[in-house]
Amino acid sequence: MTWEATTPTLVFMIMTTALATILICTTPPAGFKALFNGVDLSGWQGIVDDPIKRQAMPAEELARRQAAADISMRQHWSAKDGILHFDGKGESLCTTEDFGSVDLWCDWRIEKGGDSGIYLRGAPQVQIWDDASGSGGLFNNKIGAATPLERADLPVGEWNRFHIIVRLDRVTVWLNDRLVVDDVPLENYWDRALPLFASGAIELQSHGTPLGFKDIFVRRLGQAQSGESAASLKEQERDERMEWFRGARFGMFIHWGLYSVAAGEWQGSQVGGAGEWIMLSGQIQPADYSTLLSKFNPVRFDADEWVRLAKCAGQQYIVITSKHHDGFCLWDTKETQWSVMHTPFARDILKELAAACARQGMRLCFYHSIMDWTHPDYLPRREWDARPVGDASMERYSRHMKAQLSELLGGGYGDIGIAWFDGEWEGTWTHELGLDLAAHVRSVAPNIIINNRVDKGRSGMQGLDATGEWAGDYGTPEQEVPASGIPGIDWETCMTMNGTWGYKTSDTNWKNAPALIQGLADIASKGGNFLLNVGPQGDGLIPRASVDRLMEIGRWMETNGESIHGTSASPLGQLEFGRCTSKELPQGNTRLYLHIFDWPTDSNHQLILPSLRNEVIGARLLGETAFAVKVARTDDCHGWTFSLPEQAPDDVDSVLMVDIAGTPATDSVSAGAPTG
Ligand code: H79
Repeated sequence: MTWEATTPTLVFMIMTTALATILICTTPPAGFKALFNGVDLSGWQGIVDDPIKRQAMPAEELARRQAAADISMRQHWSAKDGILHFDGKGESLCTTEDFGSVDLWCDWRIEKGGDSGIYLRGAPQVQIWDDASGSGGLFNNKIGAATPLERADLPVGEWNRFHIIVRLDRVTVWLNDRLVVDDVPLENYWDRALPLFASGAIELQSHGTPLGFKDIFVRRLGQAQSGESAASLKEQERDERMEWFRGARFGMFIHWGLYSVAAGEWQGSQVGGAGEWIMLSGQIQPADYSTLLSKFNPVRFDADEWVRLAKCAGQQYIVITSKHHDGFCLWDTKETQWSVMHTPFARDILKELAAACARQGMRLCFYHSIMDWTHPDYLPRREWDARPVGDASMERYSRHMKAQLSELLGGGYGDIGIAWFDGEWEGTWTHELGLDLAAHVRSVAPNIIINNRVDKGRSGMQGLDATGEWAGDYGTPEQEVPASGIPGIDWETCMTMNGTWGYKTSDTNWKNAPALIQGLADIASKGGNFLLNVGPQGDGLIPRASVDRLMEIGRWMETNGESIHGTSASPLGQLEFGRCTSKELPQGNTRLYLHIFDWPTDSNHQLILPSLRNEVIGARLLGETAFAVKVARTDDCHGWTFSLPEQAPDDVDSVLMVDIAGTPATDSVSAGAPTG
């Protein structure tokens, strides 16, 4: 056992001695949480079917059957005197929460001939029974060990204690402090060809005999262990925290600060470069730049309006500059006076935005610049910066930044989705500082996603080294879409609608909405996210040109959003007509969304997929439900043709949804070849 495992044992020993006369002991040891509160069944529910059937079930049916299962469960399971009782009739129960890798403690008691077990990750089961072989074995296993190493059960009727550790798919079980299962893979009972589900409820099994459970304590395993399994555990944890991000596909970037007031102009003259870089491009002394503080009064700022716009556009997260390179902070920070609280506006903008996001179900994320042109401790100084360097210290600066991030991520602004760092490329920012910052962020917000720019691992504008050497969860190509995605890592292209991130009156060079829509489909087809920027004006309004474009994207998303949200990269090669995104369907089938940029002009308006061996089990055009798409094999039987209406439902990107049996099988030779 590792020390991690023995520590709770000690805690338990102390607890059981101290509380020997008290039966109720539902207070979990430090770091653990009680799954059963000792007084009622909150956190538990009835079970509907098996995980595979559940996944395939329409949401409505699942909800209906869940409600029925909950009612019947409560007729047989009850809480009394700190014990979870089962009367021996009826069905199992399970946690409402899912768990991946966990450290689980559970006391149980059975009667003569008793039979039960604990399902983990949806699969049966660590066995509990009155049997000569003893409890604790992995009953379902057909390949790996199924029986316990030894019989460690106490006599029937007494309380037994399980300590179970599940790491990835491997299970270790101690029964009454004796090792009975030693790091054995738990097999997937429901489909043995599948690996164990990545996560699942913890289920207490009914098998027709009365049962008692108590002191059910759980701790999610977050600490990586040594060696290979540490790498895969890290991967699994990353998978869990990246889940929402991978489904979101489309977010709103917001660059807003003092530079938005300057709007690209300084003392009556235009300054070149991006709006948010004006301090640097104009070589403006911090003391002069600080005159903008008294001009920051965005009276037309309405957080709900911004969030509504993002929602309309189909964006599922917002990343806003808590602080850009100029160091100006959009929230009530205790760490510096260089904040919105020291402007005439004096309102905590991030607080208002967080409240609006919570009201409207939008995920909020913070962009936080590492480079800081005004903080007295940040180095290096620009050579034209007149401030004396004094005893400036990056070490102190790093502490300052960590304190700020505690303010931002510690809960006062709700659960923050991403810590989006930038400005990490200067020599003073080191790999060690990056690791330290990432660790701090993770300690404040365990499930937060951190972008690659926290560390020094990017090459050019993107890059995330998948070796695990660099901190960060995903790559951030800026103003570019990697030609074939970035294999093996998550990524997000951030992009402006004109040529600047921060508002700049003179920049009217806007991309058009069709280009942005096709860009979104292009990025999704390559497995990335699109973080599209708006630079609100000094008065708090998002520029009209940006609003117009977002509304137009929103109109397209209303019909076609399902071809973006929750999709994966294209499984097909290059396509003549446009792009493809995909989704897994139940029973191992696949849904393809064919994004048709170029509508077929031949007389039959035939769209050709030259290489797709699978059976097509359905095809329809999004937004054109009345039209029956005719589907036929191509003459060589390698692919399919789809006869479409004369008129494209959408001029920019019409989506043909094609369901196929199984996972896509293409001819490697002709995959993606021109349709000819
Ligand atoms: O906030 C927006 C911009 O202000 C900011 N990033 C977006 C999201 C940005 N900062 N710098 N830049 C954009 C351009 C800087 C490019 C370079 Fe480098 C920095 C060129 C050389 C150093 C980064 C590191 C790119 C190549 C190496």
